[in-house]
Amino acid sequence: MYQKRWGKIKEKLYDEKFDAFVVRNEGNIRYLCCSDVPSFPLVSCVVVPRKGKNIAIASSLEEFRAREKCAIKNLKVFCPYPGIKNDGKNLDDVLRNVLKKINAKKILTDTKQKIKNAKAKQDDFIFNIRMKKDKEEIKRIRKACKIADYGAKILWEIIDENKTETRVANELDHALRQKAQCNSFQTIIASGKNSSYSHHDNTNKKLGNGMVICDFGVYYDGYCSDITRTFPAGNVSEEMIDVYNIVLEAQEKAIKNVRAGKKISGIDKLIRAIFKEYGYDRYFVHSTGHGIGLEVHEKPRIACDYNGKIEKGNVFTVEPGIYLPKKFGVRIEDDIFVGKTVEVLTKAKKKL
Ligand SMILES: [Mn+2]
Repeated sequence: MYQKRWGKIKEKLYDEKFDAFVVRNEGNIRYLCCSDVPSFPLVSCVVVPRKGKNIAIASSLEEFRAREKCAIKNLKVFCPYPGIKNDGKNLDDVLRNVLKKINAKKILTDTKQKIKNAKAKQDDFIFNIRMKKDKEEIKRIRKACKIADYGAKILWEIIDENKTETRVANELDHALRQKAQCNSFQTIIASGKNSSYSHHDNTNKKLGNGMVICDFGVYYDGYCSDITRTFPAGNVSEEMIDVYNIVLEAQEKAIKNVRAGKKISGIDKLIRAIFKEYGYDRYFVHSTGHGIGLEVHEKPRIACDYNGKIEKGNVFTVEPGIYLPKKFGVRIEDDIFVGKTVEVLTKAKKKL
């Protein structure tokens, strides 16, 4: 799995005559040597030279875990503490020595950074190749989505207007964590007026009557899911049901329109056009979605100002929402895989 990824990078270095790729972004590091560990990456930096073995640089904190689990076996360690064998006191020292040893002068980096005695150029190459998922990645994302579906099913059972947001979040997380490595982000349970915010920190307020936006996801073998369902609690108004059905209509029409080769921005534009018909376009205040994979937010961004086409191998969310200030909100989110056909990976029910 990793060999292929390293090969792509080395090929680019050859083609564009660079000496090495210095990788510092956590998602990119995991992509190259430790995809299955979501919480704490094993190493702080990876150096892929044009020729020769890759080098990983870890803190002494992770040394022995990295020696066991990192796919790159050539490991350098930094440590400021006395009595611990190291290759330098800090990451910058070790990186400088590594680059000197392989005589790297022209370097590509995934994050903007200055490197002493070398010319460094930022390049999104690794972020970009991560957009095209391979079979193993799809298998893991599929599993993460299945656990998210299980969470949505549990919510139908545990949502109760007399429970607090934090209690519902805890009950949901308890169920999810039996099956997953961890949450892919902090579970959002936004009830009553709180549902009119597109982001929310859970409170000790009871759900009461109205719509409850539940946004959550998990990591499974290092890969994410991200799902949102909006549930009715207690009594809900006709307006709430109307808005719910508009969001659902837009979301499903947008998903039906996803096809490899089409513009990504078209997905976002279609949803805005539908909301406009109903007079709600002012209240869709975020983009339509984002790629998922090793990280819960990665490329591509599903937005009207994004340049790029839908490609086979893409996995991203489609999550339109309508947020009526001081009243309520509705968001519905699914995870989509563009394979031979377009597949909705999250299958939890959406009909109220
Ligand atoms: Mn999302």
